Amino acid sequence: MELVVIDHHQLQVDLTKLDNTKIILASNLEEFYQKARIYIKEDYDLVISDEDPDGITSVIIYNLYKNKKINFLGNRNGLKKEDINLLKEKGIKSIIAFDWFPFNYSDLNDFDKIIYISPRSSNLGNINTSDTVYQALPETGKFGRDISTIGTVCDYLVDNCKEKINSVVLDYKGLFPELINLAEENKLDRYNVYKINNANTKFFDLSLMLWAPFILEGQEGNNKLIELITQNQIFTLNELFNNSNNPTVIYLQRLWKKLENLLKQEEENFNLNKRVIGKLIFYEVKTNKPGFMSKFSSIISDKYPNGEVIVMRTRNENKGIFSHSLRTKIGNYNLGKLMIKLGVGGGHEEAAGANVKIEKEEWFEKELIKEINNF
Ligand SMILES: [Mn+2]
Repeated sequence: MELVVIDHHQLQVDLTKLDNTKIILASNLEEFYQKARIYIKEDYDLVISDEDPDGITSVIIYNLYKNKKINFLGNRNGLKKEDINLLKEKGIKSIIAFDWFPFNYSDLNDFDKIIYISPRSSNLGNINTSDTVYQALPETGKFGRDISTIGTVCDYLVDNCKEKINSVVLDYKGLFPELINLAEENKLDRYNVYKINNANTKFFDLSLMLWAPFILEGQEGNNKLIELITQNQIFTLNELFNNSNNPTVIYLQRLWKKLENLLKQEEENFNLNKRVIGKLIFYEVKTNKPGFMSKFSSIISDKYPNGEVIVMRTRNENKGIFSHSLRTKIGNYNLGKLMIKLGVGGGHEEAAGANVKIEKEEWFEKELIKEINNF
């Protein structure tokens, strides 16, 4: 079985040690997109992606280019030997994977051949996957550009795709009046695209729209979104904020409203039940849906820009753990490294995750209080 991966994550596996793997290198971005194009243009028996908006928007753009029903699988756990064998039995011989972080947890030796395509392998910067797919398939036009822009914004990688973001803002001046000057001065960044003068922009809403199918309906939600897009015509960003007959737009609007309400209720509950200990703000999330806590903790942390650390958790009774989402606006703490040091998780400077056994939760909180409040 052959696997082609279009990605931009920091890898936890050393690909040079795998003799079934070819790493695609390029000396500049233009060459990188050209090389990616050769592989993206091929036909594959199965398309997989992460369930987050960058993964899903990549599939949408790919799908638009292919213009036919594709076999799609959202996957957050990786493909183990058994999964690969099962797919083989179903006649799957080739897979293309977009923005697929679970690549790291897959049994890579069980593939006959892997082609790994990431701008980071050639030190070309952290370009999100839906941008690579769009740049490799310029035929997808303004729809491809608009959709990949949502993927870029959701991945907080605006600074690496400024030209594209500027052109979207200037094409939709009515949607983004507060961003026009910033676009003209090339000053948009990962923060001000979401929020300016203390008010959310339409990019905030667009990011919720693309998160909503997965958060509210799980894998089924993303399957439905991909299917609706295959069956129906393209749409503009304006349509997403107005009455439309397009079934994809109607679906996204309905779920967006639902997600907004859920976030509002959760925030009311947060304000009532949060525990503040020094710089730390602890909270147990009521809504137990995949992806919800991660999105909610990011939204809340935007409201605490002075070095506070948001620590949210949900209880997973089956596994006997609390899952945590940690967020801060000041990277100095390096939350990801701290989670690795405590042996409970990992992540980035400002956003990290951790799984802690329920009986060790008290210890975890004490360690956080010690590390963060004495920083
Ligand atoms: Mn991504």
